[in-house]
Amino acid sequence: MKINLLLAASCFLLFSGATNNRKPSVKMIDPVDFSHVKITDNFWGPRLKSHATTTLAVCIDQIENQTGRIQNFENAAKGEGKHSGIFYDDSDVYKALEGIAYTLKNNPDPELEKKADEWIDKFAAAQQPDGYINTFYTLTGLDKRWRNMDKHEMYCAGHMTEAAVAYYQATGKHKLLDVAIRMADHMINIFGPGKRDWVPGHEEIELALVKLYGVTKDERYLNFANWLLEERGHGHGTKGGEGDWNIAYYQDDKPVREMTDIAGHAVRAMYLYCGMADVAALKNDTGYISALNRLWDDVVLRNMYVTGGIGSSHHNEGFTEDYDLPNYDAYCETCASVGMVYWNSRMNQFTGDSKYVDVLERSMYNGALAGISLSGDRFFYVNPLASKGKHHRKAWYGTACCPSQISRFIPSIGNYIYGTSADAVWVNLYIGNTSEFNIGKTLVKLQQETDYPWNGTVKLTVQSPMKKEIRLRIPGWCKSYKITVNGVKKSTAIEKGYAVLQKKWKAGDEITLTMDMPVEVVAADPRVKEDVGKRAIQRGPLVYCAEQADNANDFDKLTLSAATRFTTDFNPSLLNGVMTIKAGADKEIMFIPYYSWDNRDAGEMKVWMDYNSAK
Ligand code: FUB
Ligand code: ZN
Repeated sequence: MKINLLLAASCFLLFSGATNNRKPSVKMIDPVDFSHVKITDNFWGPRLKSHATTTLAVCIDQIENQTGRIQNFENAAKGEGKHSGIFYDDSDVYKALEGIAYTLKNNPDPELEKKADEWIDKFAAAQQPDGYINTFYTLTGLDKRWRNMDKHEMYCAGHMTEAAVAYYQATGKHKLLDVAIRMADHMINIFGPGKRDWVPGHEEIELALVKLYGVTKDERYLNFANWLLEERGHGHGTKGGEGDWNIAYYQDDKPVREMTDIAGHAVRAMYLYCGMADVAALKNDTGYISALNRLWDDVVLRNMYVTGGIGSSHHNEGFTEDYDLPNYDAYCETCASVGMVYWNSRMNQFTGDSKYVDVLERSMYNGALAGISLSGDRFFYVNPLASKGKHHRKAWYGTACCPSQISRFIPSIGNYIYGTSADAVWVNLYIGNTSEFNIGKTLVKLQQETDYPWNGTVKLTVQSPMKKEIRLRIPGWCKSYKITVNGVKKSTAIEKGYAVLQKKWKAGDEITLTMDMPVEVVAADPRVKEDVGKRAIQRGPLVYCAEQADNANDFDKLTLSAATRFTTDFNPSLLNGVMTIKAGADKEIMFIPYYSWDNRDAGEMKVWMDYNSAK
């Protein structure tokens, strides 16, 4: 049964590949890689362009000129000079390179590729003869390496590995892949069963090693990822290293398969869960999947904001108590929202349950998308749900994980639109595109046309004959919809949130999905103290907010009630084109999509509005 997310919202009252061919897989869906998907719509299309023209240029300039991140590699190659910045700064260079690789895959650009090759030459030169690569330790004392488990050596190696795989897949060039392999072999020589224990303070290497396994098919990398996961929760972190070790903060308080509640640092938790899901999928580890299911409930039902953001506390960049979801002080790191997309996509692949894509979509269109300005050159690290007007995006950060995260996320959003299983194409997200991919020997060619998220009409044209089910996700926010095939209304079975369409498809067959997209008034779970007596506004996948720029007077007094009526109006010249919502309350309130806030003059903002239930 489909549960109504809108009465709920997050912690709200919701409720509502690579496969191992030795055993039947626990994974039922393979994602369709973004390289098979050409995005053509008016919402994401311009964002992809601005990413390629602006965001990447900002990242390159910051990395090369405004900070010493490339200089660190040059110094490390020479073995002289200082390290500048923070010990994990290499990771931003790798993440930016990963974003470049994804961009090159769909938009070849010789200049950009030359820049990437230049960087890669510098990385390779900075690699030590034994395979180790990390500019911080190379420049501050290699004798100190592999002593402090929180010094992000494996985190940086993981991001380098992800970039290496992405660049190899985009260009066929394997220089960086060779660097990644040498670093992985270096780690495997030192750590592992019968060798040294190690608990990476910041997860990331696990999912990266699975990607490395994906391209090399060398099982040592998969097994090492699995071993690293199993290292957690046995006290190795407190025994083995120097420095403070807070077992819950690092997700080292219990063995991963026994985990029940999310705790500690939010981004670390997301990367951990992705690594667990990846290993589970290849090793058919149902114990990991059970743990992930428990953790998912804990995250989504008790610890997630209506924006799909997670990790409310500035103190630990993570979690405190259940239902502790402050608005002004919300942390909601951009990386954590992107992590929710990564994790929920994997969860959906185990079960074919659309509830995971509902969360993915919530985090993507709200928590993550707010992380970048409409101009593509400024970034939020922290994403509060209310502001007194002092919180603004910046061109870069000392810790620049969020800009570099966004720069690898945006060009790869095509990853989340389709999935495949032996008998079906799964349509997860509604984004205009043309796509071509295979299910076994069957060619699948599809065209999606839509103005989503502004309206809920989607036209899907089959462009090549095929005999596969088409499974259309009916989003959790959607209460009423209609499906036609070649103009004829269809009533279909709904399985785990997907409408199942079966037919021998011909080229030119047209499916239309028309989803009603009314304005919804959302209440939080009453245990969220900050939202008692408040309501938020959502339309389709978008959470809305009121900004002072549109509601100049008496911002503190804006109030909704049961009598409030809403009207919508698409304004093409506001905020690059947005559907605005006006609430005809005592005093009219204008709402804009949350992702678009702080793109005009500084002012107050809020998502959760006072609500007068007496009226
Ligand atoms: O520690 C590396 C990154 O910096 C984390 O993922 C972010 O939360 C920030 O602390
Ligand atoms: Zn971040």
